[in-house]
Amino acid sequence: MPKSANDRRHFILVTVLVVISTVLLNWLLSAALPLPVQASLESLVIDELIGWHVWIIAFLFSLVVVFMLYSIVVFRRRDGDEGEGEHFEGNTMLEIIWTAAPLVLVVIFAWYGIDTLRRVTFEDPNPVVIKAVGFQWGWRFEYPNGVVSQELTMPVDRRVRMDLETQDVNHAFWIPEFRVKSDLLAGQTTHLWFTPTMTSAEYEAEHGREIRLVCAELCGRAHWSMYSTVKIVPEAEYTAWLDEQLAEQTPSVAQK
Ligand SMILES: [Cu+2]
Repeated sequence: MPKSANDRRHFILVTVLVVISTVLLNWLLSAALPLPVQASLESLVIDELIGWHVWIIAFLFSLVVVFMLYSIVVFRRRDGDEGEGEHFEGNTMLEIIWTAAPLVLVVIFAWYGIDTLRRVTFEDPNPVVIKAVGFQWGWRFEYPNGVVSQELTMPVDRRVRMDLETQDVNHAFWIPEFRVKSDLLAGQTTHLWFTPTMTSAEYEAEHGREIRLVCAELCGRAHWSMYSTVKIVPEAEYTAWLDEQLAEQTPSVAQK
């Protein structure tokens, strides 16, 4: 804690430098590591949480590094100075602050994280249910009306529940633009909830590439090739596509 006018000057200067460094570092991290486009409601919620984490990371890094560099430069040993330096005997107030502040911060972020999880995973009473089966190395999708397709098609602005199963080893279902991700575990059915907010046509027109589902679990030699195009369409178009697929698939089933 500053005792003299000179101490106060150092204290104010370091505070200003920490603030400047925090803002710069936050900007640098966000510019250097941009997140994918936000294409689901969950991406907004999760990016907000990531954004606060980056602020805290930038602040804590600045707090440590600015204090350290300032001390090294400003309080360095000068030519001809052979003194021992002043002796300090601890500071109870500082110790209380640096114990309590991280504790409060951790509790706040734990609560914030749990609340984010609740906002992302809540169950909708009337979801669109699609089953995704992962295998080495591809995906298959099963729809409620019995249609089985290599293509993942879903309606925009509806809450979707993916039921995830694997035919062999563990995989992971990940659409980066949605942020949420879930493992496919052998012998189990896992669930993943999301609400697409953008049609794939809008996305492609804006960004010049398709939305892809990728496997995010190293699952063997051709893991890299385990991706699938995602089609997000207006709900009427989704229903029409399901009917059309059903009509196409029914005769082939009857022939068997
Ligand atoms: Cu895989």
